[in-house]
Amino acid sequence: MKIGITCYPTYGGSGVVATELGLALASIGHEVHFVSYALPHRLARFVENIYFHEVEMSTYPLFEHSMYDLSLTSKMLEVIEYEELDLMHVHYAIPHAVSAYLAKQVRKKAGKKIKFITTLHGTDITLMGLEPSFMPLVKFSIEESDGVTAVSRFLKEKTLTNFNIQKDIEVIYNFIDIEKYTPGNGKPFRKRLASCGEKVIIHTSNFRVVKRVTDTIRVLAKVKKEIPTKLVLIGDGPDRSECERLARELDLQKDVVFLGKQDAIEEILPSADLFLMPSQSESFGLSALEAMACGVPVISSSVGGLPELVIHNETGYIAEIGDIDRMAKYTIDLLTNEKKYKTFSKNSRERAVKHFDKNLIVPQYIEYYEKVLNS
Ligand code: GMT
Repeated sequence: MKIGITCYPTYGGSGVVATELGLALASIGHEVHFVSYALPHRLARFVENIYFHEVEMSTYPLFEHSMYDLSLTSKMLEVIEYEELDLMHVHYAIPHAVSAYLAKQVRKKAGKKIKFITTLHGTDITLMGLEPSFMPLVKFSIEESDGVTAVSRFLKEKTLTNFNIQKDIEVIYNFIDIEKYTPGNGKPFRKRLASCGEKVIIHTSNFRVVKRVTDTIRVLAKVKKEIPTKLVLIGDGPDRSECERLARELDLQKDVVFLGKQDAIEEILPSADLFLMPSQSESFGLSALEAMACGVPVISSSVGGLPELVIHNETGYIAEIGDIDRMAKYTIDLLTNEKKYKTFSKNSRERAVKHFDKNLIVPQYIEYYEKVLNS
């Protein structure tokens, strides 16, 4: 098959999923053409069967604002035509599904065909897509997609109810490379992160408000009273300054380690004891899955698709949004009970392998592609 993939290329779960999917498809002989404004960061080296087409933004004094959606549509049309694509697969509805729809209509007018599939990832449905000005367009582009997938049952239900849509939406969970993300041998960075043998809690995100990163610091403040613990925060974004301020206010500046953006998270995760995800909104929680695959139990909030990933009292614990006391209690419980900890760690890895291995999920996408193409 020849597949075009459009995604947000920089940091963010939807771009990671799209890129890993493209890589997996290419590795089994499909031709994959990425169409985006920048090279997805996991495609930095040459890979057979992968091609990249950069969307160039036209500038003209009259155009005060960039017209990415239209430039993207034009580039899609060019790639569909010259590379003879069978299918476009766009990740994140806004604006990608609208551009794909437009490209399809232009082709139709010329008596040619292209089908497109939209994968919904999260805030395209739960936040941005609900903005009154976007809502009709998001609904329309979902309804007009030849196929739609969602990364959790929660997101599928939200799409159907929020947008009052009657359409088949296929749930295809996010996936992980279980050979790249492994518990590994030992904890290589342990000494550097926690030189006095402290426990290590980790959190990775883009530090947006919805991630509630400050909760992780408040949890640490409580846990530290019982167990010597370090909190490692990976990533960057709007809330980072507030987190640094809070760490200073609570006199935790030596206990909260800000590592900033990191490319090889899989090398750091195995050195952690626990992963915290206190999000206010999370359609799936890819970074929690990365931790689980490394044998790191997760304590998360109960929002969105997280309960489809984290099994309460088996692979970790789930608490209400903002319930810092409970998250701290669960953390202490797990970090002081070696037998339970080992079981949770084993369960986490097993759950990742059994349900979210890329070798299980990628064939579901291929099957869905075939279904849409044959329909
Ligand atoms: O929806 C977003 O806010 C962005 C998106 C992204 O690109 O990181 O995140 C969503 O997609 C990820 C991959 O499918 C999911 O793991 C995240 O849970 C989801 N984020 C939210 O729902 C907030």
